[in-house]
Amino acid sequence: MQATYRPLTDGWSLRLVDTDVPAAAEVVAAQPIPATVPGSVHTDLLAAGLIPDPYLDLNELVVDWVGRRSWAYSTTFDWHLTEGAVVELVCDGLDTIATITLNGRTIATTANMHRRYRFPLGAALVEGTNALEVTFASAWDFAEAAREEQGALPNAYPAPFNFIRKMACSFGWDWGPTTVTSGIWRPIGIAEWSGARLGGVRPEVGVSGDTGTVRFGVDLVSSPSNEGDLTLTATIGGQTTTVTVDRSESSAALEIAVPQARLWWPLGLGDQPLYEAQLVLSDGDGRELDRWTRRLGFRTVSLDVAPDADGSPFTVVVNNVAVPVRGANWIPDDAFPHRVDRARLERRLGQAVGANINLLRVWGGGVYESDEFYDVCDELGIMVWQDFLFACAAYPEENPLRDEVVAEAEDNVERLMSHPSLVLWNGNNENIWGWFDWDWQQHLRGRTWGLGYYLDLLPAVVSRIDPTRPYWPGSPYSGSMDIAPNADDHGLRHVWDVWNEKDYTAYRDVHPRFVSEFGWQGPPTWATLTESVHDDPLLPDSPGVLHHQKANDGNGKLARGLAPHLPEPRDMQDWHFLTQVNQARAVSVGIEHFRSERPRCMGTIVWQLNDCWPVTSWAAVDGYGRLKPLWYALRSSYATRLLTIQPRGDGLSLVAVNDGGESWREPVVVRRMDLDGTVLAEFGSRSVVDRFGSAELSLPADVVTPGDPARELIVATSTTGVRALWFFAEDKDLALPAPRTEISVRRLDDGVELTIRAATLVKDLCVFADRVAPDAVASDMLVTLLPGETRIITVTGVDAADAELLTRSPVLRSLGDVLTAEGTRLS
Ligand code: BMA
Repeated sequence: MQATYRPLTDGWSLRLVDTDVPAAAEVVAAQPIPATVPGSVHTDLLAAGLIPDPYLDLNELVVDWVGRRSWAYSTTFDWHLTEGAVVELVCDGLDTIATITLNGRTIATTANMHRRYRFPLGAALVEGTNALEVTFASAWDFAEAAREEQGALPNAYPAPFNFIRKMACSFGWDWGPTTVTSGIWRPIGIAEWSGARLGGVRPEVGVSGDTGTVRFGVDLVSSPSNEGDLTLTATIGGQTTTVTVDRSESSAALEIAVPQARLWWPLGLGDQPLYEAQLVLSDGDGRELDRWTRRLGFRTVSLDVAPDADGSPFTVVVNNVAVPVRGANWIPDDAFPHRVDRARLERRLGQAVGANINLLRVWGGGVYESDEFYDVCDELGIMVWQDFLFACAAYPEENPLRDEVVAEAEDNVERLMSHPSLVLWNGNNENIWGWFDWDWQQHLRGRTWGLGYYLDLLPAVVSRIDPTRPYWPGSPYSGSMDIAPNADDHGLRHVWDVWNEKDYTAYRDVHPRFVSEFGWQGPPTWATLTESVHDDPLLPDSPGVLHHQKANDGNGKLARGLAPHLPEPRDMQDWHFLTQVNQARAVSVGIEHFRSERPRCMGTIVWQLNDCWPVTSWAAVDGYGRLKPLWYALRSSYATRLLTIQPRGDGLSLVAVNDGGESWREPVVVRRMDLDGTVLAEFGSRSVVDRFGSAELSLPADVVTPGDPARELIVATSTTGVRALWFFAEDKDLALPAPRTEISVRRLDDGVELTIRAATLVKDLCVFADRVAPDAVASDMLVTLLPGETRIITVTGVDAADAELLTRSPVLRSLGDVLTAEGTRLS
């Protein structure tokens, strides 16, 4: 019999198990509640109209009780029993403390959201109708009880997420709501087979000369009815290999070579050819029993961390090329991650590509991302670094947690190893830093805290199951427990003191080898803010806005971060505009400084690309998928070819950074001008930058020395239009003119085109198209035009009848209109 799989998506209902709670009366009355699988309790209750949307206003608090209860999912299915067949329940994700019964008999109990399971149904399965039930006990209660029993361990947050294998951020984070839910969050179904089936399949992909190689490690599961030998046939790229396996064997290996294999390259460095690989298991008579298919990509990947004159680098090497990383951190795209389907991933990952991002780090407080996520990254050429799921806390290394950690690590390393986009496994987020610097040691009193996972257990799992993948113990981590994890000269570091305690210009005091986290907050787009918060009046500190700001003193940091640079906001509109601009500026200053230190610094990973709900956060794309000004700043500062002006000693240098695979040579003109456009000094040069290199040019004194810092700037422009700007004064001190523009509007099929001609200098012009139509998108933001310059901005998703609105405040804004009112500066 050929193995079959039948998904169980239909007929599910949800029931509250502990019904003795007043808050749940409505829910009890509505039972049984129709349920969606895959899904979650919260989203089922929401769909049934039994709870308000937790993403709106203060509703998060109203639905808090849901996570404190036990819930049961049930369905029935018909089954016809076949002699000799093995029938298994296949669970790709159960969140989290589950008991599974079939026709009243317990099949299994589980306690790990991050694992896949297969349970034989055996004698519990009957001919005809079968009743399947999955009961979830409260994960909150479970984790609290475990903490109580084992004793609390250091944790940056109050919730006990370090005592349960469940998505940590669902207990609340400094950008996320508390949504401790339950449910069958990934597919569930029934597999039937006889004789034998494929167990784990581990494709180790290699490249040797121009030949691609795959070594398949295969686990075989046989039933007692299996009598003959088995054959395994692998096919890829037109090549086929077959081996015969004795029926007593539980594993096998096959190797296959693909001559003239085309290499898979990260985005921007080449194509992403994917080869369909197939593995077929047959019985002695040649009848197919089971089949596995995946798309593989031929490429090599390693980390270069060999000590050098400066310390020790952290360089991602793909196909023997040291790839400069322009990255962003990725969090679950929804606090209920089962809602993130392929279409949404394509949009979000497309936005990453649009911002010139070439690597995403899947952060350790979330999930091991889905197969769809990795499929899309394979196609787009986005490199992915996957954290093991440990974040911001000490974790016990003893059982019961330990066995779960081993099982989940083995399972996910195997599940994801076919994906060429996966370039790195990382042990944890900030836990080694926590041990060094967050006062953990005195509270631990000799207890375990996770180091054994990061230094021994996890690397052993990776090298045993997937020896082709590099592993690194933590982010940040220096490479040694003798050197502090955030040491500038060694390995990975996070830069958080700048956002928390300093001004963003302090990024320039940091000289790392690789920055895997740094970031600056800003509010979500206006459309997202006003769809999710209905405060009247709506203010930076009105209750709903504050509830959707989870960071410690977040608004205080926003205000203190703004003060040195921009005028004080006059109202909510200014606050929203200026804090968004400041977020974009801050991150650009960081990125361009770090990129200017290439090759010493080989990568930046901005905190964070996306959000999981509508919130003020470090994200570039907000919780409803809309682009904040930061996204446009990332696109500029992460451009393959970047010109940037950087302070060097007492002077200024022009730095050209070239992440492209070809050298970059072209003339560059650098001018000091006044704000009216009069050229005061000029300097011409050629920019010559090798591929993957950077070149630095010290600018002459007459260019870098202003007559009047409030009225002058430097403009560096290459022949092809790559540009860098430098202002000598902060915006709040600039003598910016009241902006004057002429705007003409042309209808397009799906929006309008604005041709904007600047009569004066116009600084950081933004078209907040979402204020006109919630899904409208402007092609550019943060555009600075010199007097006389013209820029075309297209806006898609707006009705041409609304075009007029796009040409005035608060949709069209630039810094001049905050700094001046009728020509007068306000601060
Ligand atoms: C680091 C991250 C996250 C956090 C972010 C912003 O600590 O790893 O835990 O959300 O900074 O504070």
